[in-house]
Amino acid sequence: MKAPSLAKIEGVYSVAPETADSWRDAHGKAPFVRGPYEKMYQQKPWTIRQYAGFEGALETNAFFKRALSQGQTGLSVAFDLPTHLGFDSDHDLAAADVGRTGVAIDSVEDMAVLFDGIDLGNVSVSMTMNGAVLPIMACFIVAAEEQGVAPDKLSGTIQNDILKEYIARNTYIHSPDFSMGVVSDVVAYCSAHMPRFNSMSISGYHFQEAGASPELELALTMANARAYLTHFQQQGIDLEFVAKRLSFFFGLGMSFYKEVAKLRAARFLWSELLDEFSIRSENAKRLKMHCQTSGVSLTESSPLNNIVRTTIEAMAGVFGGTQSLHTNSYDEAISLPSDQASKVALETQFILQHETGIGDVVDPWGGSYMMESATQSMIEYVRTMQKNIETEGGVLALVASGQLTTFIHRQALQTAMDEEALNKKIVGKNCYQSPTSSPQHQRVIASDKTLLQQSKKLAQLKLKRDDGAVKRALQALQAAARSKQNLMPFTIDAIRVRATVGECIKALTDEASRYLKPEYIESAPFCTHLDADIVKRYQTLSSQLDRPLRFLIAKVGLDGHDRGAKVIVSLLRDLGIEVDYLPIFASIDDIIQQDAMCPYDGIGLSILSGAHIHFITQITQKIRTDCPIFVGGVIPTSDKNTLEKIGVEVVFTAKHSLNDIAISLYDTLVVATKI
Ligand code: 2CP
Repeated sequence: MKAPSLAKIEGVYSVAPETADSWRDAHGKAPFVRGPYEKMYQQKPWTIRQYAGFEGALETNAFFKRALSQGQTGLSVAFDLPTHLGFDSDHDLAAADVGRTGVAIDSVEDMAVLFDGIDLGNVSVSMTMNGAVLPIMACFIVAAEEQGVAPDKLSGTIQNDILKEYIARNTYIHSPDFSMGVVSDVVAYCSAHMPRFNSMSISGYHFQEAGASPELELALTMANARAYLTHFQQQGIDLEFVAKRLSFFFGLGMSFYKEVAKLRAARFLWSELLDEFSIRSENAKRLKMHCQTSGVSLTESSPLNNIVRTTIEAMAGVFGGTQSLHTNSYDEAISLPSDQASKVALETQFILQHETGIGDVVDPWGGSYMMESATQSMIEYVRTMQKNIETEGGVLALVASGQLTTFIHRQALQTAMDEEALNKKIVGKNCYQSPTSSPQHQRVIASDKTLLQQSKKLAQLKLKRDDGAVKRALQALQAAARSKQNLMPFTIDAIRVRATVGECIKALTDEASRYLKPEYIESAPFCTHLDADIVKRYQTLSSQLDRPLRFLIAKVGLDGHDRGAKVIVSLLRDLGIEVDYLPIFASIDDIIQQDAMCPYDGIGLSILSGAHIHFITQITQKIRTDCPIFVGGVIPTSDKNTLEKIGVEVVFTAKHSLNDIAISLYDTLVVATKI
């Protein structure tokens, strides 16, 4: 399948703006290009909703309370990877990742601590949860109930967008088929019992982070939205009612005009889509969105420059009319946000809201020929992509075959090549470089301590609870899955009697097993962008060995961010190296076994979760001593030396160009192969 190109002549969008007059339309009226509300921020500023979570519920609760007292207006929970994948903290596969990239929630007891002292009837809570959405929603509902807040009083959003997990984010548990049933169970339950709660956040953010352009991000998001509506309709769900509580989530990258146009076009397309489904409610047609500034646009070098990037991206979100906004912290290319960087990110939004007057004008770009034309170009791109997707069998077929993932991967490869060839300039990364100045404070996650605490709490929970009641509730949940009933009430019953998140998911995976999606990695002509000399040296090394070089690339642990790993696979293949790529969620033992079958010339591990020391310690203890190990990912400078002492040959981070990587690998391989 081919992507259409966004019509553009010398930087000016060339599609005649059919909607050129749309700037005369009233704000807050269908098709909502100019904003979902008449007075927009004049009536209510956007919600400042910073995504956060780390270590245990107690630590995150303290962070939330601080943020609220500082003026943040909504909460957004980041869960750790074991919780996303439905493993309790004491599960073998969870050990490295507990509390690292989010808070560890094993049961309703943790959820109660997470919101202790926070009135759930008053503060709206967003939860980024997809794979383990059933037990996490159930924990939230039961914790609120025990706080005295009934479900109908709860406001907030559950992400509950599984399609983009298969396409880009990778925290899915079951097959797409089973998971679509879970999505609609949550949507149906929320619409019946939680009228103030947004039952989905249909997300494009992760597509852009994985490599998609803003227009591809929008096209895939709208294609998924259509697939969900079709699915709900087939399930007999009343679209007129549920569509009011389907919200959206977009990324904000550095293509300023395109980002503003994307958000305007999104509202038009949603309104048009609901017309197609004969939905009459104006409120449902009003697309409401959360936006987050881009993580991949942040550089490791000169990190304070990231404050500028984030501010510009946030402004695109505000000009585009977002309802809710997260601004990234300047140190996120290096580590999880420190307190200092989180504070700057939060205060960036305060400055925008209180000092600039940026929200005083509704849709300030409306009527600009360029912006109306760009908006129309986006709309046409999405319509053409939708036709192409349908011709190829529709979203569900393309998700199952992995083709949409490949589509994004191709754009990621092109971006990597453009940066290497300086067609795309990134200050401090491929031009205007200066010596890296690390941020002074980096957040250190006490993962081992959190693991111990969580394991202790789980043991105590299991001692206190009524095991018989838990067993019966889990059996009922499993039976409901077998008989295809709505699983939400059964999960709530199980969580109420203190079944754990992991136990609920285990009951379900016994019925609908864990799933691993197919992976395809495209080739790309990287060598044309590298120094000719280095390409030649690889060829010579291979001829001297009289065999191709062999490499293994793997992601270890539960981290599914695979954009970088896949770019490296394509790069090495283009250099003539035979590369095996292990499916995501590999364990160190999987890698050792793979190497034992036919030893590699080098092994590269990609780790973005912060668990690098844990995994590298394990692999260097178990692997043969003459195997060079390379690591890539989000690695704080202070950990680089530790990793090298443990035995890693080279640590690669976002600051390395592909040419740097090719040269460093070559130098190590020459020594390792004893040529
Ligand atoms: C708002 N309201 C207004 C106006 N503005 N009424 C009249 N005029 C206005 N100008 C009303 C709304 O209709 C609503 O009323 C209420 O005020 C709250 O406003 P809202 O716009 O709904 O704001 P919100 O409560 O903050 O909700 C925003 C979203 C919601 C976008 C609808 O879905 C949301 O907060 N999403 C956040 C998702 C998120 O945080 N995701 C985390 C991503 P009613 O209540 O009567 O309707 S991080 C993920 C990471 C990166 C990951 O995924 O890995």
